[in-house]
Amino acid sequence: MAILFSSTSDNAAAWHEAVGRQMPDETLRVWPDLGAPEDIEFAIVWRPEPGLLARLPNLKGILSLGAGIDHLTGDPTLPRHVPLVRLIDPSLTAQMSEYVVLNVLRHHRRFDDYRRLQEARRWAPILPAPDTAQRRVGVMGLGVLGRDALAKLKPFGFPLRGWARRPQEIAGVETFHGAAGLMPFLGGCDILVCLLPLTTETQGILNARTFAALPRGAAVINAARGAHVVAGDLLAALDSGHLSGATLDVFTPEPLPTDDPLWAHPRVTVTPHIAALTLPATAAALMAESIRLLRAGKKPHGLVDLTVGY
Ligand code: NDP
Ligand code: OXD
Repeated sequence: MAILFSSTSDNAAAWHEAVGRQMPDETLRVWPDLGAPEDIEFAIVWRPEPGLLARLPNLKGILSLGAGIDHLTGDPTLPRHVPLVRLIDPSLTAQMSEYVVLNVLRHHRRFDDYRRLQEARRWAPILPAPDTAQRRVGVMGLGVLGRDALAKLKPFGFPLRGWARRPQEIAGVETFHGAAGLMPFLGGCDILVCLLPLTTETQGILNARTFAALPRGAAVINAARGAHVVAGDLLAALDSGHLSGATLDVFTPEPLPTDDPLWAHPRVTVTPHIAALTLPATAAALMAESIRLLRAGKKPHGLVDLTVGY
């Protein structure tokens, strides 16, 4: 039996080495070198070719190379009876929180405005001095990533709030949930961070209506999925001055086409889906453990409930 590795962005050689170290007795096949489809017992994947997983009759587990699984659930042929495990890796979580803290502070300290002042060679402190106690930060999605980001923002003294699907309690964070809680939540977000999974319910959730619900001058950070944002609505909210800035790590499509207006917008920061990158060394060890548990008929950490969609 063998493990299949198929990714559109992860380094196959690095994964070959990491799997060899963590699972020395396993045979790794790197797509498109599939071999006999019936040999494949587990698949380690990121955006596999649609239909590929359905062709593997003896598949016992699908291991996502990322925390998100929307790159799999979009394939109507996904074998939904096969256990699907998403990546919950402390190194991924730590990177995401770094990205969130960095960009919350950048918006809070108005570094985009200071960049423009520098370009104009203007020495012009922006007053009044920034006060974290007056800057409310809200996180959409209170899962593994949202909770860690909030915990790491806490020492700075920002009033914190969060929104999830179900009621959540987090010390020091005002929480909201469900459709009824969305508008009250947004009304108190001077900086909004999106860390939601992409589902039919969350697609396009950052749109004209939700931007209008944010206080004037709010900034938006989206490190979740591009399809959460209606890009035209974002550009309109920035151009009208309702939003002061946006930091975007994810796009539809990726890579962001070179002629997309987001690239050149003076109030938008673009990063190429790097908020949290999967590291072969840590992720392969976690996947080895998931494979061991699946073979033993046990539930691995990160087993996805496909009926919920994330
Ligand atoms: P989790 O599954 O741990 O958390 C998801 C959170 O979103 C939960 O709090 C859940 O609510 C909430 N949620 C889901 N659906 C809704 C809804 N309809 N309304 C309100 N809240 C909702 O996910 P992670 O924190 O691990 O990851 C989040 C996402 O981040 C991933 O799906 C991925 O898309 C993205 N990501 C991006 C990366 C990047 O590099 N840019 C890297 C890694 C992840 P509840 O608690 O009630 O269930
Ligand atoms: C992920 C990602 O889902 O990198 O982990 O986007």
